[in-house]
Amino acid sequence: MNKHHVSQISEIITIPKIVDEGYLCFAESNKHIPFPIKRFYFIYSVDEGVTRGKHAHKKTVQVLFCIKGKIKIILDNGSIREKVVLSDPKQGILLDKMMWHEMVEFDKDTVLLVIASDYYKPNDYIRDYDAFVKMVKKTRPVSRESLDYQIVGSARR
Ligand code: T46
Repeated sequence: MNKHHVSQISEIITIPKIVDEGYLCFAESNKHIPFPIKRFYFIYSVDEGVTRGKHAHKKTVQVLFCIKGKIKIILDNGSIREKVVLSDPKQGILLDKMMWHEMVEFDKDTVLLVIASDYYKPNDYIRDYDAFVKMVKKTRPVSRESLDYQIVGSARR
């Protein structure tokens, strides 16, 4: 597994890129993607200024690839908040369970491909930020006042 640590609370996963007459990137379950893949989906044609996400998952783990355009992902583990830029199709951000995330600043024509460890289960979503922080606090102490907001990761083409 080829991983680059450019984030305090997550990591960039770099997948192979074949260069011939164009580019071809690929990823295999349990190899480049660190879990058995059960689902994928993609998000595109998002209007300027829209924020998507704003939730955490109780169990589902995902990897997000910006396969066209550019997007920023806000990650928040309840104690650290950071913003990661995704624009290189071969570099995905690992989105662990219990990681609050927001997708912001979609460039025009951006396509976000998401690889998921589980099927779609509405009960797996935590959509209330305060409830998320409370759940995280059960496992470790968190001070909301200490939330840190900065750009720490950049994966650019
Ligand atoms: C996530 C971020 C990165 C389905 O029916 N099946 C699916 O597999 C998915 C992903 C969504 N949906 C339905 C549920 C909603 O009625 O599609 C609608 C939009 O979903 P949502 O508002 O959750 O979309 P985002 O962009 O806020 O979040 C999505 C994923 O849902 C979420 O798991 O981590 O992308």
